[in-house]
Order: sequence, then structure tokens, then C-alpha cells
Amino acid sequence: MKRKHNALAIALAGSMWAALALHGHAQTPTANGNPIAPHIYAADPSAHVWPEDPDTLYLYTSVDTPGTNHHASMASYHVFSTRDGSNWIDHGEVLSVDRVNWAVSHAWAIDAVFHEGKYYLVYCMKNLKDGLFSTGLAVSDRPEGPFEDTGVIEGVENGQDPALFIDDDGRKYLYWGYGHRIFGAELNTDLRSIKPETKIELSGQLEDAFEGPWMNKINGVYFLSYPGLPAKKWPQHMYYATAQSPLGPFEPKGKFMEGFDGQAGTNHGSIVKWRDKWVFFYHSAWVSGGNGTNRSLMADFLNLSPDGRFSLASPTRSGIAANGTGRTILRLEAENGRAAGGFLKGATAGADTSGYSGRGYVTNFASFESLVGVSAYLAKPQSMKLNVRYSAPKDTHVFVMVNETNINGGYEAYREIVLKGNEGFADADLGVVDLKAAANLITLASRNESGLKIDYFELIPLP
Ligand code: FUB
Repeated sequence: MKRKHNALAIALAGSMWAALALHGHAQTPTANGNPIAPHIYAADPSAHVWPEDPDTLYLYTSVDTPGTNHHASMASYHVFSTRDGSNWIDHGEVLSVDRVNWAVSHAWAIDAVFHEGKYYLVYCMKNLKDGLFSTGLAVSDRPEGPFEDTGVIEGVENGQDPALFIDDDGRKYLYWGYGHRIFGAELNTDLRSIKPETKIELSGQLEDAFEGPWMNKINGVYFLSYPGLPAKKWPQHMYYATAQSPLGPFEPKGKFMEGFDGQAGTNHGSIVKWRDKWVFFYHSAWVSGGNGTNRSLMADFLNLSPDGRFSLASPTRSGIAANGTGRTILRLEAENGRAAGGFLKGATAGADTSGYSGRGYVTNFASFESLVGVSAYLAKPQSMKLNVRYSAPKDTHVFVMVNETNINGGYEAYREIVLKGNEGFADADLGVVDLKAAANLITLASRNESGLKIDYFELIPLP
């Protein structure tokens, strides 16, 4: 124990950060609107307002890997939320290919559903068995995840781009699509398999169908929306068709978004009613400047006429943000550990003290080798303000590291900070950190401070 302590003390003495004064930055709002979350390349947004919290809108998205020119490298999903359409939270990674034992790659489009008190991700990845897409189901007790895989939905072949719809009578339907083909089927009540006799290919009833189906029921009519290729020419346009029953027959109704400046080639998204307005969530290539595999999240209002037709929508800069203001921050819950791309070492998750956010906090920093790590995923290198929400019975020394690989007791670059003793949970400013593109590991260590509780870290864009 003593020897390790000395090893750490020597390492701390050589720190590049220890003597650094912390920068202070005002938290003035930066302009938001479109793209919604310019700090990350994300795509295929599936929007939901859950019955348990009608004031919050959640987005479940796929994530593009910075700097790639293909979709094969997509490896994880994120969840975003907003309560006003202007200010967003990126809740971080909620599931990744390396936590799904049947999958090898291609974490493509995604949906989510609330079913019997739990939240489910419905997603697609290429499987180990035959290298084709399977549709997976992952579960969480919280809308913002993280989610744990529960296996594939049986009976779905080549299950790319799944969307799950629950009708007013409680019956559940799965839609999916790839390579100019769109399918639908009724699901069994446990969501684990389709009813094979109900499976139907819908593409023949649809105009220019390509992939990415989404279902809304509006005034008793079933609206199937999807990206399609007009005259088989890229980019994709957004189409819809309507029917009197969930599996058709469908009548094509035309387009509601055409190709646009800065499009990614693909388009894919979801339509949701929020605060009495119809909103289309989709993606562009606005942040990457046209790289179709480094995409950006978008949202714009959709107009539905009294006779049930969507008007043609175009991307706007202001999107659904009130007055075009707001910002997107990253909130990374400490207790999520590996399930969100981070880790716990020595320290443990706890939930005995009230007042925390998410599932709990991380505590039991019993020795200087007790650590908590969270993962922050970015599109481009960026400096951001780092905050921590914590509780400590007395003034407590902590050591903060960014992308430090040597976390086994010999840190090379760290920042030492004293968290003021407090009652309940409080926020502390950990200064500005320089982050790289893709995954950043933010680690906090503490010595013999068993009363310390770390609730979450926040990364806030600089003004
Ligand atoms: O994001 C990967 C793939 O691109 C999706 O699964 C397709 O719908 C297209 O958006």
C-alpha cells in the first residue's frame, strides 16, 4: 500500500497539470438550432416523447466515426434529450458493438420503445453468424440508458433500419428496410419475435422505396415515411404513404423533404408530435462540410394540412430552437462505467444517498488507485469546460486526467483539484480540457476519501 502511495506521489510530482491555474469561462449560451449537436457526428435520429415524462423529448441515434469514408465503422449509439428544443443533453454512449455478443460491426439505424415499464433499443448490427444485419433488442430501466443487449428479434431476415410501432390496441409492429426493400410484420407481445404469417414486403406499394421506414398513426390513419431514391438517383428524398391498417395496403402521398444543400447522400429520421407541433428529425452533412459518412443531427417543423398531407419541408438554420439560441452539453453519468464506454476501478457504484441524477453515483475511493472514467465522443478536436457534480463530507483532493493511458498508479498528466466539502450534491468547475476527435477518456482518482461521491461529469462548449 505504502509503496504504491509513494509511486503515485512521485508521478504526481512530475505532473504537467498540477501547477496549472484553472481557466474560468462564462457560460453564455451559444447559438443552436441546426445542427442540433455540432460536437458529434450522429445520424438516423429516432425521436420519442415517453408517457412518463411528456415534457422531455429523447433522440436515439447512430454515431459516425470521425474521418472515415464508410458506414462500416459505425460502432455505437447515443441518446440526446431536450426539454425546450433549444438546449440539449448528449447522454453519451448507450450501447456499442463490443457489448453485443452476437454482433461484429455496422451499428446502423435504431429505434426505441417503452414497453411494460422498461425502455428498449431496437437496433441493427451485422451478426457473427452470416455477416448480415440482425435486429437486436436492448433494455434499460431509464430512457437515457445505458442499455443491455437481450439478443435478436427472431424471424427478421436482413433486419436493417428497424422501427417499432405500438398501435392503440396494444398490437406491436416492426418495420425494416434495406436495398430498395421495405418490410413490415406484427410482433409477438414479448417483442422477441415476429409472427411469420404477418410478414409482408411493402416496397411494391411505395414510391421509390429504399430503406429506413418510420410509422406514425395520425387521426386513425397510418403514415409510413421513408427515404427513397427518385429515378434511382442520389441523394435520398423523404417520402410518405398512408393506409387504413398498419400493414397496408399503402397509398403513396409523395415527398415531404427533397434533396438539399449539404445533404449526406442518405437521409433518415423520424416524425414526432411535440408541444402540439409536428417535427421531422433527420440528418445532414452540415458540420463535416459534405462528408456523407460524418453526419449531423437536424430538426425542422413539418406542416400537416387539415386533409392529412405533409407539406414539403426544407432544412432551416434555426430548426426548432426558440429564438435560435441554446447549446448542447455532454452529461456523462459516473456510475454507468463500461456500459457507457467508461470504467470503474476500485471505486464502486452506490445509490443510498438521495439527490443524485441517473442511477446513482460512484463512491468508495478507498485508495489512490480508485478511479472512475467516462467517455466523451467528439467529431473534432475541441476545448470544453469540464464540470463535476459531487458530494463530499470534507474538502477532498481529486486528480483529473484526460486521455491518460497509464492509470495504474503512475499518472503522467493530471490536474489536482480540491473539491469543497458540502452537504448534498454540488457542482465544481474542473477547468478547460483539450479533447481529441472520437473517444476521450476522462478519469478522476482520489485517495482515501471514502465519503466522496461522484454523480456525473459535464462537458460544456466554450462560448
Ligand atoms: O447510418 C447508417 C445507414 O445510413 C442507415 O442505417 C441508413 O438508413 C442510412 O441512413
